Amino acid sequence: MFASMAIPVNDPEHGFCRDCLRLQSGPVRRCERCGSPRLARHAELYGLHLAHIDCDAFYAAVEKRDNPALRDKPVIIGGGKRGVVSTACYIARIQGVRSAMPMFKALEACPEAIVIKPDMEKYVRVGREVRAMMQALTPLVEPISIDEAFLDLAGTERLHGLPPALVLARFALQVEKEIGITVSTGLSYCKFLAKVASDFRKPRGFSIIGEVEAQEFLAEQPVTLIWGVGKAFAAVLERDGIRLIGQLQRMERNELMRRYGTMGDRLYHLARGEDDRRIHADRDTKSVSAETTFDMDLASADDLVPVLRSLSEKVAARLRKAGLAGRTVVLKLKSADFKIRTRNRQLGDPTRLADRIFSTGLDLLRREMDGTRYRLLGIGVSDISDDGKADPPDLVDVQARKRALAEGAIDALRDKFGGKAVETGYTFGKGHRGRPARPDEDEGPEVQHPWERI
Ligand code: DCP
Ligand code: MG
Repeated sequence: MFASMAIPVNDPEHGFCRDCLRLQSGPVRRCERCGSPRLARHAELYGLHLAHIDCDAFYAAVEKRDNPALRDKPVIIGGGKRGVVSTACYIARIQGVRSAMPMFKALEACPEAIVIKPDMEKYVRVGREVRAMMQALTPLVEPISIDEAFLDLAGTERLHGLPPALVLARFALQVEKEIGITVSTGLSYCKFLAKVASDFRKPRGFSIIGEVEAQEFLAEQPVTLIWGVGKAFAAVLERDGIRLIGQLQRMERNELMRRYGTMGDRLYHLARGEDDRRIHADRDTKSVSAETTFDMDLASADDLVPVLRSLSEKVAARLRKAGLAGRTVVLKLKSADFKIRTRNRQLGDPTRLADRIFSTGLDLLRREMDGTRYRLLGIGVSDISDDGKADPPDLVDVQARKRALAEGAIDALRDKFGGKAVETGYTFGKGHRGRPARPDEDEGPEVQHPWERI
C-alpha cells in the first residue's frame, strides 16, 4: 500500500501517523485520518536507517501485561537477594523510584507500590519473542541486552515496501498488539545517536536525530550522554571544567588524547556525532564476565586477590546458569589514570569452574601487580562454547570433579540463601574494600557484545 504512494524524501512538511501509519501531506498537528497526535516528522525521516529499540520498563511491563489489575498501579520489580529495584513502571518513576535503588528507599518514595519478585525465565522468553520479531525485519540485529537491540535497516525498503522509519513504527504497533508491551525507538545514522534517541522520549517514544542537527543537538547535552562516560569519568571531566559535549567539540583531538588516552579519541569523535561502528549481527555470546569498580584505588595482592576470587565465582555461576563454558580467560584492569589493561590466556579446554578461572586470572594478575593502583578489576572468559566439552575429567588432577560438584552445590546454596551465604577462604571477610562503588556496577553485562567491549 505504501510502496505505491510516492513517499516524499527529506521533506519536513511530510511525515506519518504512528498510530495508523497514514502519510500526512502537510504541517498538520493531528493525523488527517485517525486524529492521533503521535506524528513522526523530520527532514531526514526517510533517509535514516540505523535504529535502536528498547522496551519500556521491561520487567514491569511484562508483569502488567500478565495481570491487568496492575495496569494503573505503581509497580516495582525487585527485592530478592540484593534488595534493590530491578525496574519500576513509569507510574512509580513519577514518584522517584529508579533502577538499582535500594528497595527501602523506593518504598519511602512510593509506599503504595506493589513489589513483585523478578521472574527471569519469563522475561528471557518475552525478550526472545521481541528479538525474533526484530529479526523478521532485517538480519542485521545486534542485541545489547534482554530488552534492547540495534537494527540496521539499510537496503530493506524493497523487502518491506516501506522506508525504515515506517517499518519501525509498524513494528512498535505490532509489539504492542502481539506481545502486549511497549517499546521506544531511536532512528539515526549511527549507533551512538540511535541509542541516545531511543532514550529520549520514553515510553512509546519515536525519536529521530538527523545528520544535519547532530552537532548542535549534542553541544547542549551533558558529557554523561557519551557512551563510556560514567559517574567516575564525568567527575574527572568536571574537575577539568568540562560538563557539556559542546566543550569537547571545541577541543583538539590531540589534546583530548593527551589528557584521556584512548577515551579522549572516543570523546573527540562521539562529541561530533562521528561513530562508524557497524552492527554485529552475530547473536552468539562473545564473553561472560564480571567486573567491579572500587571505592578507592587498590594495588596490593591482599586487596585485589579476594575480589578476583569473588568475581571468578560470579562468572562461573553465570556460565553454569547459561550452560556455557569459555576457553580463554580474560583479565581486565583499569588503572587510577583510566588506562585499561587486558590480559588473556587460552586454556587446553573450555572451563566453567571458578577455580580454574580464578587460578588463571591470578597468574595474569600477579604480573600486573607492579605497584600500579587500580580502580577497576574484571575477569571473564571468551571463546565461548556450550559446556558439553568443558572441564573433562582430569587424570592428573583428581580433585577437579570434586571441585565441580562442590561448585554446583555452592550455587544451589546461594540460590537458596542468597549470594553471601557461602564464602570461600579467599573472599571471606574481605568484602570491605573491594566492595563496588555503586550497587548496580558489580553485575556487569551477563552477555557481552562488541558494543560493550570497546
Ligand atoms: N534491570 C535490572 N537492574 C538494573 C537495570 C535494569 O535488573 N539496574 C533489568 C530490569 C529492566 C531490564 O533490565 O526491566 C531492562 O533494562 P532497561 O535499562 O532497559 O530498563 P527498563 O526497560 O526497565 O526501563 P526503560 O523504559 O528505561 O528502558
Ligand atoms: Mg528498557
